[in-house]
Amino acid sequence: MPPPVLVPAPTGPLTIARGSDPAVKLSLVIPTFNESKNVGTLIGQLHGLLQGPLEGKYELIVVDDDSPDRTWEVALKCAEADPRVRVIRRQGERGLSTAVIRGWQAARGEVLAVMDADLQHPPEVNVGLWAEMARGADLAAGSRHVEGGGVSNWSLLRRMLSRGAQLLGLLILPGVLSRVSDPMSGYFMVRRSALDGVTLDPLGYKILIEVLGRGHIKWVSEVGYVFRERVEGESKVTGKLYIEYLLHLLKLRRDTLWRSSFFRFCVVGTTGVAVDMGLLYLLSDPRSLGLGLTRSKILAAEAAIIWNFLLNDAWTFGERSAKAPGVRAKLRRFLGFNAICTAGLALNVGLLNLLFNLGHVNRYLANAVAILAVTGWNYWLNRQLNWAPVRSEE
Ligand SMILES: Nc1nc2c(ncn2[C@@H]2O[C@H](COP(=O)(O)OP(=O)(O)OP(=O)(O)O)[C@@H](O)[C@H]2O)c(=O)[nH]1
Ligand SMILES: [Mg+2]
Repeated sequence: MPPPVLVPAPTGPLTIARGSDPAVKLSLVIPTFNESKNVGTLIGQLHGLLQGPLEGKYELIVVDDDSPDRTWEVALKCAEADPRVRVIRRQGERGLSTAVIRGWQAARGEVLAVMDADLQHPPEVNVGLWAEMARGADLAAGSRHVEGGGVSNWSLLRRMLSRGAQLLGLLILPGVLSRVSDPMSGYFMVRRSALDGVTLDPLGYKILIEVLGRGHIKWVSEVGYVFRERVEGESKVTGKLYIEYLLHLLKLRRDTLWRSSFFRFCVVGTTGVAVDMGLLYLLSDPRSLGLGLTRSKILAAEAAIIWNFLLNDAWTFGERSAKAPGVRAKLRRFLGFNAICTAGLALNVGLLNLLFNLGHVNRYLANAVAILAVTGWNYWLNRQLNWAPVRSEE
C-alpha cells in the first residue's frame, strides 16, 4: 500500500458543498495546533468507539496548522495504519474556526462533526451525538450545561467569563444563542444538508454559533459531557479571543438581521404607520374626503392592523403560519392579533399618561418610551400566543 499523502487544504470561500459519498456517513474534523502528544491517543480511541455504530463508514480529518511540533506528521502515521484518517497541513491560513470549515470542505460524509484534539472532549460522547443524528436531528451538540454535563476543575473566574460571554451572546443574538444550553461548545455534529451551499464566515473560536446562525437547522439535540482537564500540550486561549467573540457576534447579527423575526416585526410595524397616516389623510383631511377625525382614525387604524397582520402572517412568522394552514387558523390568528394590538394601544396610552403626568417626562420622550415598550409587548405576546410554534417542532 502506498504511504498516505496529505490532503490539500481547500481554498476560496468557506462554502459547504452539496452532496456526499454514500460510503462515508460521518466526517469528524479534529483541528490541531501543537497536539502531537494527544492526537494519536485520540484517534486510537475514536476507531474503537465509531467502528460499531457506524459500521466503519466514517472518516477522521485532522486539520493541522503546520504545528511546530509536527502534529501533522503524527497524524499521517495514523493514516498509514488506517486510511479512514485523512490529514490536512494548512500553511497559508490560521485559526480554529476556519480550520474546522476547511476540514468540512474536504469531507465526504453526510454528517459533519468537530471535536478538540486535546482529550478534553471525552471521545465516547461521539456515540451519543451520533445516536441523536441517527434519530434525525439536524444538529447534535455536546453540552456542559445539561444532565451529565459539567466542567471538571474550572476556577470561579473562568466559569464567570464563560457564563458572561453566553449572556452577552443572548442579548445580541437571542434567536441563535437560546437554541442550545452551551453555545460555547466546540463538540458537535451537523447534517451537511443543513449547511448546503451556505458560506460561513466565522471569527475566533465559536464555530457552533456560526453554524447555528447561518445554517438551516430545525431539530437541535443536546448530549451532556464533562469538559476534562488538559493533560498534555498547551491551551491556545488568549484574551484576544474574547474580543474576536464579540466581533463575531456583531458580524453575525448584521448578516442575519433579516432573518430576525423581531426585526421583521418592526419593519412591518413601520410600514403599518405609513398605511395609518396615508388613510387618515385620505379619509379625514378637508382637502380629501373630510370625514370626522375619530371615525377616520378608527378605520385607518383597523386597515393598518389588517395590513400588519397579513405581512406578519406571511413573512415575519411565515414559517410558523405554514405549520397551521387553513382559513380558520388564519382567522383565529387575525382575531388574536387584533386583541393583542388593541390591548397594546390601551397600554400605550396608559404608559404615556403615567410617564408624562406622574413621571414629568418630556411628552415626546414619554411617547417614544411607550411606543418602544408596546412594540416589545406586541411582538412578544403575538409570538408566544398567536404564532406559537407547533409543539412537536420544539
Ligand atoms: N488547526 C488549528 N487548531 C487549533 C487552533 N487553535 C486551537 N486549535 C485546536 O482546537 C482545539 C481547542 O483548542 P484549545 O486551546 O484546547 O481551547 P480550549 O479547549 O477551549 O481551551 P483550554 O481548556 O484552555 O484547552 C485543540 O484541539 C487545539 O489544538 C488553530 O489556530 N488552528
Ligand atoms: Mg482545550
